[in-house]
Amino acid sequence: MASPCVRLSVKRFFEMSVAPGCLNRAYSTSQSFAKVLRLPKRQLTKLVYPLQELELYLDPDARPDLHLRIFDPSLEDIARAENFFAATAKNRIEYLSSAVRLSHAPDSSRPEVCFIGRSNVGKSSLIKALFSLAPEVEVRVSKTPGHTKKMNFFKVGKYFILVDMPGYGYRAPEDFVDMVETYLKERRNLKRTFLLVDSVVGITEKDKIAIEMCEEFALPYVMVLTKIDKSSKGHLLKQILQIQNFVNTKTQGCFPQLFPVSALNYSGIHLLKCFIVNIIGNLNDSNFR
Ligand SMILES: Nc1nc2c(ncn2[C@@H]2O[C@H](COP(=O)(O)OP(=O)(O)OP(=O)(O)O)[C@@H](O)[C@H]2O)c(=O)[nH]1
Ligand SMILES: [Mg+2]
Repeated sequence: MASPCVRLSVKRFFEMSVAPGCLNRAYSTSQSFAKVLRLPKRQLTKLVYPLQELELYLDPDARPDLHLRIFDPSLEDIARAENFFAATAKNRIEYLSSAVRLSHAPDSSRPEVCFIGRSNVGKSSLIKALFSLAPEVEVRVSKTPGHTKKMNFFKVGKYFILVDMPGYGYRAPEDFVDMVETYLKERRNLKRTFLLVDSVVGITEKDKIAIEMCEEFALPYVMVLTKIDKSSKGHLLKQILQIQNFVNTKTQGCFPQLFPVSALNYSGIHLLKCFIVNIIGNLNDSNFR
């Protein structure tokens, strides 16, 4: 549970009034998001709301039944959430520590979110993309699978902690099961688990084991589809429909919306930041349909 103090400060952030049409003046929008807001509409939609852009390619008759989008924040809310991820003297974003077992994890009552998935699926790259406004934070990425060997904890201001996990599957660390299962089962301040699936490959047998584990531990989790820049629109849409169907029919604890992202061109990254901020604050229900 987020502490009442964290919830209040996040809530205040979201309640700052914004006059319609005055987005850039009402409060400080980060420079990079101000640039995003100046993009032509089509490009902006592709970058900020990738599912909405993909829906345009669907048969119009099929669209109303699909409910691909449940979390649907405004650009104002996304811009506000962006500020949580911008490093400033008052909002320090930094690497905290690494751990190979839960007892070595930082002792914190701050809410935490973690990122799990196959080795090489793009966990560290996603965190690096989330931290693009804190470039001094080093998040190591590698094309060699099995690169991240420990659980790496990063502090985001005074609000919450992000955890980069080692991957499962090829070249996973030997103590992976002890380390990750115990963390997921016992970490008391864990608010949400983000399970990353490669959008090019789809859900693999190894991913199904991870999904079963999340279900068994009754974890609230969210499926993020990575590397969407690598697929054609057709292939991506096909994968999204298949995975959405899997989520709808085979899972209980999975949030019923997928989050497609690219750490390469930042598509979907701003929306994911806003989702994380909403989870931490546990508020602003108006962003959910
Ligand atoms: N094209 C593209 N490549 C990506 C993207 N995300 C990650 N990659 C590449 O995928 C490879 C693996 O990325 P990592 O972020 O290190 O993957 P990981 O899941 O942390 O891997 P482990 O630490 O080994 O478990 C790297 O070569 C990245 O550059 C993406 O969105 N698009
Ligand atoms: Mg990694």
